[in-house]
Amino acid sequence: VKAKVSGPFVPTKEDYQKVYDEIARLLVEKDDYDDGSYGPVLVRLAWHASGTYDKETGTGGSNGATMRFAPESDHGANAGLKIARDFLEPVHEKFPWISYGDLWTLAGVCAIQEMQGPVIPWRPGRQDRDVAACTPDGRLPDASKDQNHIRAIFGRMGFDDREMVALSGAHSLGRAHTDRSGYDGPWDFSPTVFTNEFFRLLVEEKWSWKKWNGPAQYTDNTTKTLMMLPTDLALVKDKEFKKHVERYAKDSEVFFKEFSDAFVKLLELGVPFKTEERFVLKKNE
Ligand code: DDH
Repeated sequence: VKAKVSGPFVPTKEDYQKVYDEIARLLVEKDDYDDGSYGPVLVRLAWHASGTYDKETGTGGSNGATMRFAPESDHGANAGLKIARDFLEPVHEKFPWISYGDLWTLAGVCAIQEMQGPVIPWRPGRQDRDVAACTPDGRLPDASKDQNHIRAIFGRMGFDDREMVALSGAHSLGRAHTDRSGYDGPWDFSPTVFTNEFFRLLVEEKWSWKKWNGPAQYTDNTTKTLMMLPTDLALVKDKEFKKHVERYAKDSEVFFKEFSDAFVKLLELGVPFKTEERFVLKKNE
């Protein structure tokens, strides 16, 4: 009997499901953080790793995982994301064959699915690059700005109005922290469950400037416990954006579908994939 010659390890869908399951397990185990879940900050890590993409130069995006290095890790927009990277370090130790770019994006997918969000088909193929591939500061959105800024930033990545609004619905998750962005508070009452509440509240609630010494942000008139950023309110001030906000506020299924499509696109920007096939990884819950 001939011994099977083993070549380099080529991970299969089952191997990625094992990584997914480990992240999901840690999300349940480590529930003593923030609102009870690392899920939202993992989603933000996946987004900030991807949202540096520039379609003109083909630079940035989740290929490379250059947020491992300063200066990118020190960019103001990335404050607090070390918490997410450190959360994933034991997962990388257990599965050292996965690239950080694949790990961070897979963690975003896992977090969204485990927080009852839509299914996000995902594929591997990112390769870690060195510090020279770090992107310049200023590629991620600035919350103090308006609709023109949103269109400039997301247009640079190659998104249209509808996709920009859909992606913004991720703010149904998590909260702002005064020691990270300077802003404060959650967008809705269920920050660890993925819903269309962000859009419903934008449409149905009345929002006023918060009276405080921090950066200019809005608070809801009813409970004064929720928040919106100036860029969030820009989504209802702009007529074209508002059409989509209203669609998503009314129909959670449509939001889930369009968010999923846009998030798949976000995570794949600038990645030279060798495979067409995407994996739908199974939820744990
Ligand atoms: Fe965001 N976001 N985001 N965001 N974001 C913040 C938190 C979270 C902007 C600013 C902020 C997206 C778009 C925008 C998440 C996901 C996504 C915070 C607070 C600021 C500020 C950070 C802190 O203090 O901890 C701006 C501006 C925009 C914009 O589009 C103009 C998008 C597209 C996503 C996405 O995931 C697709 C998530 C999740 C959080 C909560 C993080 C946490 O720790 O909780």
